[in-house]
Amino acid sequence: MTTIRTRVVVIGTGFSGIGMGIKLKEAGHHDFVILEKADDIGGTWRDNTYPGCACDVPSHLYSFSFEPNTEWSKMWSGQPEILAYLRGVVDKHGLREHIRFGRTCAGGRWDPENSVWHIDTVEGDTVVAQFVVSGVGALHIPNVPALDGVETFDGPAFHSAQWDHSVDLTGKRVAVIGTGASAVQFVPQIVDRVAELQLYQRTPAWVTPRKNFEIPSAARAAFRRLPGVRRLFRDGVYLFAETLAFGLNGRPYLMKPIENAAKKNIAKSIDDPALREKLTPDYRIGCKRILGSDTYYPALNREHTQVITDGIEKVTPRGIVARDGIEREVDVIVYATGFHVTDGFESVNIAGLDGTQLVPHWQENGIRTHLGITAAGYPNAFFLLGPNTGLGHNSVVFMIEQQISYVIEAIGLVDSASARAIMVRDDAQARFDTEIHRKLSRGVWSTGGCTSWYLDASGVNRTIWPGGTWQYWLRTRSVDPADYEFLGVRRDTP
Ligand code: N01
Repeated sequence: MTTIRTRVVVIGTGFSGIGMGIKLKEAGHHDFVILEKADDIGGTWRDNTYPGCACDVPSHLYSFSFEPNTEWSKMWSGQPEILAYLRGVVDKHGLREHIRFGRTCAGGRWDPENSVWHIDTVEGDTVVAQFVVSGVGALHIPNVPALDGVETFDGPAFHSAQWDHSVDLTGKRVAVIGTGASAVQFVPQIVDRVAELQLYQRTPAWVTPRKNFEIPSAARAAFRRLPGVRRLFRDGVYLFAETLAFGLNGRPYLMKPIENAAKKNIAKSIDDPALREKLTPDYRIGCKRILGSDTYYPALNREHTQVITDGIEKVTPRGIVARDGIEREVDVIVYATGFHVTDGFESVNIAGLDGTQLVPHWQENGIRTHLGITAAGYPNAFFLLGPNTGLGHNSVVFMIEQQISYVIEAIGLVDSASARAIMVRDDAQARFDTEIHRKLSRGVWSTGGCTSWYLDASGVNRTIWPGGTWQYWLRTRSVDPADYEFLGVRRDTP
């Protein structure tokens, strides 16, 4: 049980925490600690090791703009390559000495007398820091559904984000529950190995063709020699992705060509009309994350694959009973059932200025933030990839970078005001809330006819930024001091 005193405590070593550490150092803030619950860096790219795990955002875009990697092997690279990239970045910037591994943030409280945060870890340590920056992300607590009988199953069962590589699927009867981004990636990877594949689908996903390709060595050489060419390539990919934002945010007709491409993908890949019907979504494209794969539908076409859409009644020691009443025996169950999104914030459940705990406060009154980064009542606390700043169409690394530079500027403002703390004003937060609700009412997530993890229990999108990333850039390119109050200002300073 130790007390660690530092100026800034960052939570997590995914893209957010790593980027934050680098930019703190660059800004001359060397007194910081990064808490990491695991024994390695990487966040989601450390945890998700399922076969075929890859990023569905092009790699040149899904990487730090200030740490380009000219050597990405593919347009959409796999998890091992992304994790290797992150490890390389951490080592290059000497971040390991700042990271405390095996420390799980358990929440904390603001000490108004000393204007510091006390952040506790599950392991029993406390970090005392002036600033806290959350980089925990939304997708790190696996959701295994509470199905009737789930604990009675006799064979191996695991979640896609906790893939059990000791289980050999060769020749096994395997049930996969869930058909989201993870399942679409690993189902084609395991289909050849297994004796039988039962895919339990609750809602079909829209799946567009994905022509992944190796980046030719000549292109990589050009990227190495001519940084401008690489930048141009990255910018081109960015602009292409950004055009989707217009369709998702209230101009559905712009999404029609993509929906048609996805429909053609089903028609061309699936032979059986009954299966085609099962796989065709009845909601607008973009309402759930749009998936890309050339191998998913062919895997479902195979004779030893069944797509079961009757809903799951219960799990038994030998298999799964669907609502059709049939017990289908299986040897292994894989839950590709996503994450507990709102619970993700539990790990930064901090008590603010008047002792109010953030998570219950958000649960009771709805999530309110300013720009997804700061919250009224919580001085010197910042969220990276916080509420309403995730994306369905572009790279979240872009959002993270904007937020990091906003946080660095906010810390600088505290120093230049000779203050101890900065806290967003209620009226600024309320204005942002009104603005975001107006935008949300137009977005496909609210109007597209589906439910998804983007929405909270009351059906409000608390996850996705309802606009273009360039609009977010405009909103966050500088901190407006008028939106904030400064606490603990030293009056003796000239
Ligand atoms: O999880 P999901 P995921 N009974 O929530 C179903 C990111 N990601 O791990 O749609 C039966 O998308 C559920 O059904 P329904 C990405 O942001 C990124 O695949 O709710 N089924 C759905 O089909 C993504 O969005 C990459 O009706 C149940 C599935 O399980 C996020 O992670 C790659 C059920 C869950 O799909 C999550 O993706 C992979 C139940 N009780 C993931 N409960 C990149 O490439 C849930 N389902 C960057």
